[in-house]
Amino acid sequence: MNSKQLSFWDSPIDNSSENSTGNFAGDSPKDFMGAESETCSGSVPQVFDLPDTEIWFHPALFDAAESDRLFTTLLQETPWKQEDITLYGQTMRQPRLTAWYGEASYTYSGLTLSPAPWTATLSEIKTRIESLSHLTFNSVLLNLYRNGNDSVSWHSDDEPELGKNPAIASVSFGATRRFMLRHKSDKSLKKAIDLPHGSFLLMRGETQHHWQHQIPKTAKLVQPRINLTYRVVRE
Ligand SMILES: O=C(O)CCC(=O)C(=O)O
Repeated sequence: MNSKQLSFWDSPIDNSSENSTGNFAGDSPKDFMGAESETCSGSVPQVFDLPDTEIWFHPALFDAAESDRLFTTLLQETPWKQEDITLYGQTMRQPRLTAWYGEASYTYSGLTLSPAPWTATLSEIKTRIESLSHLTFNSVLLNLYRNGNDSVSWHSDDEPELGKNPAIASVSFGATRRFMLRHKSDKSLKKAIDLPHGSFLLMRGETQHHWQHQIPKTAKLVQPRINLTYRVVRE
């Protein structure tokens, strides 16, 4: 643990789970399943000591009542859309619904999103994570995973307008879904983190340069989940 981590959280960090489940053999989603995944409970922030990353995780930044309120409000007030994206020359519907808010446009996978103005709900969450992280964000991407068939495939948040070493601040409400990470060059380095209702995950430093992440589909019956990734987009 170093002083930077302590000042980031303004509270003690539990890094007892460091390296406990960090690296897995194999490549398929099932290698991330079951006992191998990181299950984090309680309200103690954690630091994951993975190579080439700076990742902080708070399993319960928002309490149950706040999380229920924010989930319901976001579900109802967001103009959710299923956009088309182009990957490897093929255009397809995104397997989830999205919305984009803030102060700048954002382009990924052939899709350009124009920002809607901040809402009170999104500003409330933004203020909370900014005061915790001592960072500021100017945009947020909202994802709605309607059921286990919705997903986001392997990618890095490394578009040029995010700049070098972007900070990506991710807040989740609703059903717990599994967030998987894999190293781009050392295929033996993988990690799975279950992201519960009210949790907060921050990736920064060289994480996007060296790692990819995904939310895979699941055959389990899962309720909807909303994820918000706050970012800084430079125009
Ligand atoms: O839903 C999540 O936790 C991840 C979302 C994500 O990877 C993204 O918006 O780039």
